[in-house]
Amino acid sequence: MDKIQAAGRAEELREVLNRYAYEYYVLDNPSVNDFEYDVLYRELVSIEKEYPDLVIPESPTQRVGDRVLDGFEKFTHNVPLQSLDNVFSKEEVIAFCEKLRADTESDISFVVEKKIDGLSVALTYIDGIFSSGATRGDGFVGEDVTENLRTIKSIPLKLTRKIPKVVVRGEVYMPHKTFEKVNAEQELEGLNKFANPRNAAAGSLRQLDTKIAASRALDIFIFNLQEIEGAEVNSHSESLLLMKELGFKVSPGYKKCTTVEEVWEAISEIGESRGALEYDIDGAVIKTDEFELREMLGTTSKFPKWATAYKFPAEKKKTRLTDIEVQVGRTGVLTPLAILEPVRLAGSTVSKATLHNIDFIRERDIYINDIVTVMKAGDVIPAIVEVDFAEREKDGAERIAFNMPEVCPVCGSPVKRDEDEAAYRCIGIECPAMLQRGIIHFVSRDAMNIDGMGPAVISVLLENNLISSIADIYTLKDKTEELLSIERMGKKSVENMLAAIEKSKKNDLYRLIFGLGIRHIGEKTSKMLTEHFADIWEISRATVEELSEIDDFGLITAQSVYDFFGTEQAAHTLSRFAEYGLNLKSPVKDESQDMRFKGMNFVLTGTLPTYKRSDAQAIIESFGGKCSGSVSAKTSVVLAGEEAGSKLEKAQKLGVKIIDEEEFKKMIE
Ligand code: 0OX
Repeated sequence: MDKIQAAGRAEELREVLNRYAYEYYVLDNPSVNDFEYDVLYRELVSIEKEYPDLVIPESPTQRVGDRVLDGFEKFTHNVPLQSLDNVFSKEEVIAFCEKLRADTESDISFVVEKKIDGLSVALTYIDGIFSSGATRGDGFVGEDVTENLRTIKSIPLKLTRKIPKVVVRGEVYMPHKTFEKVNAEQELEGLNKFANPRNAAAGSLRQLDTKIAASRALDIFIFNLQEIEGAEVNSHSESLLLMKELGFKVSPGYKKCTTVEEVWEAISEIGESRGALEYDIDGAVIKTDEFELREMLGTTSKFPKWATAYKFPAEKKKTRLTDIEVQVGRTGVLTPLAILEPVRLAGSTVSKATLHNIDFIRERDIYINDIVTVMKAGDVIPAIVEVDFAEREKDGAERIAFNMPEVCPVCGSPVKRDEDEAAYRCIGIECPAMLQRGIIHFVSRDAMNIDGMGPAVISVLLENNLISSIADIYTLKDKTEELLSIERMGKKSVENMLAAIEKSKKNDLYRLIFGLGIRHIGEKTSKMLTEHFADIWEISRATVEELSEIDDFGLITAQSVYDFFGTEQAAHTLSRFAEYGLNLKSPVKDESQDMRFKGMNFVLTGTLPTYKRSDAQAIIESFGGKCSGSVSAKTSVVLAGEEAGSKLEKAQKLGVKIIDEEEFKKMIE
């Protein structure tokens, strides 16, 4: 075949193949089978291979996604992509329609359409050829995702007419079936699953590797004509017909209505159809049909006044709660999770629901095997609303009470519950569920202050299995080669990090104790522990009674320290710290130190003539005294400056000794 013949045949093939794709993907009504399509497609591929300059953007071969992009360019929308105001009840829908009728004083009509739960994009066609596509972004500027959009088979690459310029807006979505498949693949590859089809669609459209976007089989519904040159359109319903004619997959099932009753009926129909749809919708959109009236109604700073979205109420369904599992979060909190017989709810299959905590379970009297009502609103995690108590009598299935486990289901450490809290927590320092957060805290500035080990570096170290416990930080120096082989870790940064780790071994002991993240132990209480005990071993052996002797240590704090050091994991971690040479001794008390304020409580108030308050406080503490913020019977001395207010009054009332700066200077001479 010579080039002229090839060009003619290629054109023919493009036309036919684009038509077949339109029949299949837009009309859902194919006229040929896959085999016939494939034969013609392969013929086109081979012609284009022989004559590469015959490849044009609107060729169906250009949908495969064979590019890897560096990033997405910004795209400024010529006509902004507005968002919608919401209404939530029939009354509000009626009020909305009636207000528009009154404001326009005319025979207004409305179009009611589904509100597709995907992500908005604008597609631009120049002379009938798809030229660019961008995400909504903030409505004014989005991202150019043309190459990924090209892989969506229901987006026409060429329109049926050569119009100079057309810009349409639509919603890219992932059908339920595809969503299930994509998530199954994510799981197989050990990747995070997507929470819902919208997130999956958004994640796919933002893939820099267009092949991945292509593999996700996204779809689109078009619902708005943004711009048109070379055709006249006077209403939304006309624009929908025109867009269909041009080859777009227009959002199906819209209705033109002239009365408020019809509007509500159309909304109800959409609501009823919801469960049977293959994609998510989160409401219905009510739009003024006539463009002239839209013009008259105008827009607010945020939304068009001529349209609104009716959001469906949360969907509820009954199902059986077959089991209760316990999850451990990153802070160590144990959360009971209901395992449900799967039900379809608000567009997705629900098989789990959070039960929050044990109080929630007891208050609602939830037992395993109960029939429960599950609710889901849009994105919200499914929740259990109530138990069907009547079912207990009927079905005869045994109801089993749930109790929180006594040990962590992840690491086997003891689980503790604070008296004042509903939450149960794992207290194991080596629990994998808490590892990342634990390390972030351990290396933080106020704790071990290890520079060069920010959250991103920690993630990389975890991902590469270079650390799997806090103590492992001190083994990194033996893993320099592995560290350097990580792409994102430079030689200098590895050296700096290792030096900071080495330096941290000499830290004051309070930093390490604070870094352990023991519940109720902050920086100040860590210091108190090291002032009271000679080393970490003494602390770890202290009884609750001994711990509660420390000033300001209540029973809860003392118990928390006692429990923590009582775990095998804490003992293991401490012995490793000792092995790696970390300082585990409290600072030696200087016997010669002048402790003249020992046992005295000071309160500072007002402005002192020469000292800053912080200086005075440092002096008091260096002499063994304490400073507090409020006057009480325990206060020994109030140091008062100019404009001392209520604290001075209270001290006078309580008969507390009051001194000025001059007297203070004498005391510290
Ligand atoms: C949807 C949808 C979103 C255009 C004019 C105001 C907002 N998610 O299905 N937006 C609009 O309308 C835009 N219509 C829709 N159907």
